[in-house]
Amino acid sequence: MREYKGSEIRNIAVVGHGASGKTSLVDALAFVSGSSKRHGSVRDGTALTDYAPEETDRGFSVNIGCAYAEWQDTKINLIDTPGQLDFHGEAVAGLAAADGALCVISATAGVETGTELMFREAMDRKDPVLFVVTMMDKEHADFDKVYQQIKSRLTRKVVPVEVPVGEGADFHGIVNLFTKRAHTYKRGAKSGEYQEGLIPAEASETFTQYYNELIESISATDDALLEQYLEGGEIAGEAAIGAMKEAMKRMELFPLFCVSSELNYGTQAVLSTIVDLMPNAYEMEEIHAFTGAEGDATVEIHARDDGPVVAQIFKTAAEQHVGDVSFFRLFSGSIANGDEAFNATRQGTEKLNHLSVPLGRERNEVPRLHAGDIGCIAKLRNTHTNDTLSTKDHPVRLPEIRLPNPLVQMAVHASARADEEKLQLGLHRIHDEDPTFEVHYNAETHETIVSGLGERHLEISLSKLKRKFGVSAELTRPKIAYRETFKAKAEGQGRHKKQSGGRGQFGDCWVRLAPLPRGGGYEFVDEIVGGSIPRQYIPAVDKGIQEASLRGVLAGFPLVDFKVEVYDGSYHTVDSNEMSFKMAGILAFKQVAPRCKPVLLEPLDEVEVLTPDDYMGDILGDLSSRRAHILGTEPEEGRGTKIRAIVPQAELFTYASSVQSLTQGRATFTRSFKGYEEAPHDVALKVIEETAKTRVEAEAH
Ligand SMILES: Nc1nc2c(ncn2[C@@H]2O[C@H](COP(=O)(O)OP(=O)(O)O)[C@@H](O)[C@H]2O)c(=O)[nH]1
Ligand SMILES: [Mg+2]
Repeated sequence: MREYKGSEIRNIAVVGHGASGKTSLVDALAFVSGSSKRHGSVRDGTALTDYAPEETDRGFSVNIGCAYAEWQDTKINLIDTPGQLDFHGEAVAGLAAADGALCVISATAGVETGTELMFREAMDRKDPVLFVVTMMDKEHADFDKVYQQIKSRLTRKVVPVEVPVGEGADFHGIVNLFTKRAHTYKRGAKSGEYQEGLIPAEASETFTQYYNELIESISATDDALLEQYLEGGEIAGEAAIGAMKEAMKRMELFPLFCVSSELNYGTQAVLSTIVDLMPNAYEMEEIHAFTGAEGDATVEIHARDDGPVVAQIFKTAAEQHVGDVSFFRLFSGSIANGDEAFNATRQGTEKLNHLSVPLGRERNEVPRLHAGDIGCIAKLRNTHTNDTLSTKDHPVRLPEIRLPNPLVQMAVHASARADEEKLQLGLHRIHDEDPTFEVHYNAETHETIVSGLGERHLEISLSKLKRKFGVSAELTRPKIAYRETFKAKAEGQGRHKKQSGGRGQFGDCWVRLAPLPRGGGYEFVDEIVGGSIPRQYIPAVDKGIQEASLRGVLAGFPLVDFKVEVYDGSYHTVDSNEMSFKMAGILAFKQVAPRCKPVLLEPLDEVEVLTPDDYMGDILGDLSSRRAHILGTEPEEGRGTKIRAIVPQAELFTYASSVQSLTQGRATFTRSFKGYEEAPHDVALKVIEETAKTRVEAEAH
């Protein structure tokens, strides 16, 4: 491959709902350009960018897949993204690495929730978007219906540039409204070749209808363009294309195209359109990177070959026999194979060996990459997704790609006890690949907790774990980390005395236990006067009480938010020692705690749901069945309503799938730990009963 400068590069994310035809389109575009030698298919597992076993087994994309199409002296980098919410993090990262998006919509399914989600995401990033209606050859394909849906559900600024000739089995050509020429495809040939000619009679009616629509859309968005169009009657001249490109950058126009990836119809036109209308990599707006010893100053980064090297890792994939492969966008500077780079996030140097460009599972080595390009590199020592590579002379950090927060938590256990250590290692490697998959150890429940964007996300992460690291593991419902606390004060004695042959043990203390406000933690106050307990033994009393409090009073959960005052005691000059006073502390706690009206505390999360107004009632109803305390609702411009609520963690286990099914995936939510509150009496009773039962069972074993 020849070297490409930024002006000859387009970086395009292919986004949309699951099964809308993204992966098939990327395959067809790479094939028709000649960059990929075979026309693969999702159905038989040969699509260019679905090559991981997790993808070929299931028939849908799980990871970002990168490919390119060399077309008209331009290198179009194509980033195929997964459409399902469970893998939304990958789609967001794909957009972050690109300068524009192809928003793919199936001609039979139309605009779906994933289309809306990704279109909005692209709008938030201010990216130009091209709509592509795929699967025009499928039975019940309906171009007009999809166009109307885009207008009503996504944007009125959509401009049809093409109309199909025939639909479904009869789809065999495409009319370009700008050039007023038709491309007719030879049936059976899947080469992408066409014959150009006049608009066929069978399409003249649709042509007129869409032509009028086009005038209407353009006049609503761009005066200059409209004028040019009306004067010249076609938009093909450089000035008109320039005007259209500018309007797209300002998000005032969204052109609409149609293809069949399966038959390879319309794919060449999409490539040419990307070259004409999408911004080249040098046109990227400057970005602000952090610099300085504290990372507190910022510098502007421009896409220039002679600027300092700045690259961001947007994806890491652990590959068997290779190790980690890091995919990066080079935002500034140019790099050569073998160069050294500096990871300012982790303060380490990295060697850039085997510099490559990705084409599906293949990686083609290149001697040099220029500012704006996308590449990959294997075996970096300590560089992960979201890290920035720069140089020692100009160390900078780019703002992190803001990925969605994990929503679903499960406990994970190695199927074989002996694999526990391998499990931990593997889980952390998966996290390095995919930051939306998180791992932590809950010291209170003694469980390893994994969190992700959905149940399927966690399941597929475990398949990866098995394949790449050879560890089988199972997911279970996580134990809830309840706690206990006091509602009243009480006082009493703990006295430890043991006479067993030689030297005995003696410790004696009087303590007061009292509740502290929520979040007050633990306080120990020494009120001993006159040396009734010698100084050196008082910390032992403290230790004993803390140890006993970890085991709780009601159901074995740690006791929190309380205060201890030691106010009296006695000792023995020979038999007293630290151990004896620790025992006295334990006994005092056991004596007094049950009289302090212990109660169960449950962990609560703050949940924020953003839902279209149609589903408000369903969401609120579902929340109240989960014992939620609604904090408030407020309208969110153009998106519905934001509902804020406090919900017990015990009630949130299946929340992600409920929200999805209640709203057909149109509502989104976030959750974050809020704190502990007293559990209602009936809930507490049930928890106490259950823990007593499992304890009896455990003892029986
Ligand atoms: N008939 C037909 N089927 C298609 C076309 N594009 C994709 N498909 C099929 O639609 C399904 C989903 O396609 P895929 O590319 O995986 O969609 P993605 O989830 O958006 O990547 C697969 O079974 C494809 O074979 C097309 O143009 N025509
Ligand atoms: Mg796909």
